[in-house]
Amino acid sequence: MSAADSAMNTRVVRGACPHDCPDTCAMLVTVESGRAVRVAGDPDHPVTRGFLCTKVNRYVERTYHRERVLHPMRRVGPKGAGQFERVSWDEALGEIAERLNGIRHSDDGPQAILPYSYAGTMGMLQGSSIDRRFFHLLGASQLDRTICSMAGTVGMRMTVGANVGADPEGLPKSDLVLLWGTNTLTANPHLWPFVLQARERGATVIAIDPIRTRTAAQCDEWIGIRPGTDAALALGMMHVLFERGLEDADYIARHTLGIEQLRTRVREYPPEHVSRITGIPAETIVSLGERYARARAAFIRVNYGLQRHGGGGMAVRTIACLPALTGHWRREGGGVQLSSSANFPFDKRALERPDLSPPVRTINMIRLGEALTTRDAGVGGPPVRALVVYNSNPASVAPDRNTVLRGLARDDLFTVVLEHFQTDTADYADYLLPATTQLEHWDVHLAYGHHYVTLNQPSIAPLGEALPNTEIFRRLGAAMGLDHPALRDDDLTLIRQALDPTAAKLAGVTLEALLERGWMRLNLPRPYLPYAEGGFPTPSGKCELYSQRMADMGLDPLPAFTPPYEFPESVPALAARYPLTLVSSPAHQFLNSSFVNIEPLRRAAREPECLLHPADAERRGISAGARVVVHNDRGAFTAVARVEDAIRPGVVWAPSVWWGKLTADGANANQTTSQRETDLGHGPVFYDNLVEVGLAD
Ligand SMILES: Nc1nc2c(c(=O)[nH]1)N[C@H]1C(S)=C(S)[C@@H](COP(=O)(O)OP(=O)(O)OC[C@H]3O[C@@H](n4cnc5c(=O)[nH]c(N)nc54)[C@H](O)[C@@H]3O)O[C@H]1N2
Ligand SMILES: Nc1nc2c(c(=O)[nH]1)N[C@H]1C(S)=C(S)[C@@H](COP(=O)(O)OP(=O)(O)OC[C@H]3O[C@@H](n4cnc5c(=O)[nH]c(N)nc54)[C@H](O)[C@@H]3O)O[C@H]1N2
Ligand code: SF4
Ligand SMILES: [Mo]
Repeated sequence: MSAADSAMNTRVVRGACPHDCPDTCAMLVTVESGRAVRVAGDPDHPVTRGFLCTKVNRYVERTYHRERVLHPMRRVGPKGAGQFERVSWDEALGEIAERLNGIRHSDDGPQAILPYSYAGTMGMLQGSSIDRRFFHLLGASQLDRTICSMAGTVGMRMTVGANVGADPEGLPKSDLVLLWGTNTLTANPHLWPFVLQARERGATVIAIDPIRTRTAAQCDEWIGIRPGTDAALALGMMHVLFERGLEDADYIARHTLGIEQLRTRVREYPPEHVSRITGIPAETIVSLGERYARARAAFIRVNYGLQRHGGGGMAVRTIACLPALTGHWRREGGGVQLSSSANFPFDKRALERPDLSPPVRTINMIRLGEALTTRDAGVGGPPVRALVVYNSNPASVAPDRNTVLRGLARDDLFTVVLEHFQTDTADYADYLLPATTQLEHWDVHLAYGHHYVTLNQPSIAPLGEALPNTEIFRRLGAAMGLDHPALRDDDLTLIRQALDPTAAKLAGVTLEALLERGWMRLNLPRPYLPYAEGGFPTPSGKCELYSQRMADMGLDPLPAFTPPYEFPESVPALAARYPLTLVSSPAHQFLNSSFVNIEPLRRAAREPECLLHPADAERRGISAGARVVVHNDRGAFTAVARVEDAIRPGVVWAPSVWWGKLTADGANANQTTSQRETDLGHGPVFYDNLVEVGLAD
């Protein structure tokens, strides 16, 4: 440390990026005289490699933002107007406790209270610990947290037994990389250096995406598939490899179940037929199938984009069959990766204490609109009379936004929001409570794109009167008279509880070791080849090409193309009115709806945009820069047209997720999305969405 540094009292604190992103970067926070001045990626971390993304580079600015909520606030204006007065913590907690206890002891009972949270922070403590214990002790309704990944997660489970796949650190050894339904440079940027390493060694990199994203533009090839048709493409690839006898007969015989049934099924998917479904030329399907089969170790990075369709679970399940047919699981750099999170044996039962809850109903978070606007919350039982929101901004991100806002606007709904900022959701709060950011609290993190545990140490004191989520729920529990020892564990105790000492993969990963090193790899062999010798954690122990569990659920037990709900061929009358499929995947500058209020990032995103293919634009008399309305029977939002051939005809792209209140018309893409659920996992169908685009008046 230089003399100048010590005069400024400079120190560097190790942290973790808290955001919902596969990369979970190891952050180094520089603090001068108690104030954070810089965040940087840890250069020693094998995945972070010394850089953070364009968004989180602004984390200091976000933390000290003049609009941070720093004190408890009580609503003074009409619902949704966002007018508040400052109150003390004692007043806020006392009144919230009284209202919630009133509902709890009413005829409707505690199930009329609904928690609503997602991954605003992915930390084990601030994301899912004391909060869950609090709601369990209360006997509140439970929330099914499906909004992102459940279709694909269940799809992976059906085929390989768990959402466990290839190690991204093996990717450089791959000779064919398929970036399938993922915008890597935006959504998973720390995978990109591994992709480049593979390419330097001669690998071909192919993006399969309806949009020529910034990632697809950097790949060797872009395959512009029709949305929601990926299972058909995978079946077409299987057709090619079976027809040419390119399968790994030994791996199939030893480690798979149902090959003969699959062969029969695959005969229904010759390349010409698959071409009609997917909109991909038959030659491309043949060439992709051949290259996949002939590759030594093909790495498929399938991500969550392609499972946001009615058949999303089946799509992931089908793709997950591929590496077993070719034996790519045997080799480093081969296989499929959707997520790595299931490898982290954190003790969630100890953290969340589900044993404290009586039997209660469960409400699917993607059906919030329905839950708030029906007498029985859409599932039976009492109406939802109180909503407690934290780590989420449903008024922006939940589907069918018009219905969600109608629900939030109910005068008889009591809403509490724990937040950093006055989001779209916070505008509807009766009480808005100030939460700490990652620089101000403790946490411990898993990752869903690599295998390192990361500790987050607070680097600065909480700003204003902000408190960690854990502490807010401890105090609220006490105010409500929930006197239980599970609500008294402090944050360091919670970290120790999360790090299950009996879990082999966590051996040696203790709080003390993490305090010293910041992050540690799980105890996994190197190279980590989960299914090289089979050992699939399915009921049969095999890779289940045929799934009895799916048959038991009344679903097709074999891989199949399951059309999206709003597939033009299946719904011709609807498609006549709404012929375009809207994909509203993440904008590069935002993280879901986080960072939309950070001015330099919002300026870089410009304003809500809608990308159209020139043929679609011309047919509608739309030129670049025109203001357009994107609409269907569920709702409408306006955007500025971009016209480029970087998208397949019939598809439009609205980079998301904007805060309604920061757009010209108060609307965003979720005005048009539906509350329907995927085939597996009850997930959302954000990109299974027919719309029309017209000039705004
Ligand atoms: N900058 C940034 N990074 C993020 C996020 C963010 O909002 N911003 N969000 C984070 C979160 S929560 C998640 S879940 C991940 C999501 O990141 P990804 O898993 O990469 O998923 P999406 O960004 O939803 O979609 C990725 C791509 O899928 C394409 N796609 C849509 N439908 C289909 C289809 O049917 N088939 C195929 N093949 N492709 C399709 C879209 O055009 C898009 O380019 O990213 C995380 N990282
Ligand atoms: N149209 C469309 N809609 C989508 C998507 C899409 O691609 N298109 N993506 C979907 C996906 S994949 C996801 S995962 C969801 C994500 O939806 P959400 O999980 O709701 O994510 P964010 O919009 O980032 O909102 C998180 C909020 O948590 C707050 N927060 C962060 N840390 C803390 C904390 O420590 N304490 C408290 N109390 N609050 C905190 C942030 O300030 C932020 O406002 O959105 C979904 N919605
Ligand atoms: S890339 Fe992902 S994990 Fe890394 S800093 Fe950005 S949001 Fe956080
Ligand atoms: Mo997500």
